[in-house]
Amino acid sequence: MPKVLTEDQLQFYRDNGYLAPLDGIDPVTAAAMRDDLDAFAAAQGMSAGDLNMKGHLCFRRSYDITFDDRILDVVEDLIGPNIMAFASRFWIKKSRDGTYVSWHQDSAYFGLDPHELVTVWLALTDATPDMGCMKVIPGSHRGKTYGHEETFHEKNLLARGQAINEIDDSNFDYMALKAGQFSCHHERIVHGSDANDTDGDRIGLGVFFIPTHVKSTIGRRTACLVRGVDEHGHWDADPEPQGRFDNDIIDHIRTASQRYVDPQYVQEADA
Ligand SMILES: O=C(O)CCC(=O)C(=O)O
Repeated sequence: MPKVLTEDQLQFYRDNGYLAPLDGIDPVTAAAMRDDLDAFAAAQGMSAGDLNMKGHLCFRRSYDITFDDRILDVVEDLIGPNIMAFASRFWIKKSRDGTYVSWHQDSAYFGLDPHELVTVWLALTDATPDMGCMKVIPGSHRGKTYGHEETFHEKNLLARGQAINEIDDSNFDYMALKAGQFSCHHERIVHGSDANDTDGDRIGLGVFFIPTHVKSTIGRRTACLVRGVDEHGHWDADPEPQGRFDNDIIDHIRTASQRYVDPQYVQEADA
């Protein structure tokens, strides 16, 4: 018996590989998270969005969001009751900055087995098609793993600028959200986003959730148990941020980010 999703929503996710929009946090909390990001950028001289993996650990508030029942009840309906937050990323497109995300599959790069990860993309601002909200190719999570070209293009927000070039993208769906809402997408779905062509910023926090039985295929890594029990022990524990910001955690985040792009860890896309 699902906790919050209807049978129709569950069937939609199975068939199409995504769900949107869903109600998440209140706009006041979304605004407070944007303030956290601004204060972090002022203090560190860099954007938390530049941290490819686990950016949410910089902040107590975004760490707490990964335990939020409004989000986890949905995640539980999709992947079961024992849940870990494997990583995260702040996706920040400033007004007209030209950044975009090419078509890609997360499963090709996350180094996980089996592919049961669900990403919760939580909107901290509105995200509309002209702001470059996410778009997905429905049903592609049930198809093949595509080859990815690593472009390292400077405007591509992906760590390696990885891009699927050979794909029929004539049929895609936008996942438009209002600030505080979230979408869910399957690890294998082909997805991307266009540039933000508006006067406002488009900001979201993507949190990558896995059931505890999912293993790392590129050696032992860290994650955080956010609900249920971990009877498998495949993951070491992430550190817990102390206070509004935790500067000490940044080294841990940098190590996780570097490993994500380190060519010595062969991923599915390279194999
Ligand atoms: O924020 C975007 O436009 C892309 C996000 C994304 O690729 C993801 O959450 O997996």
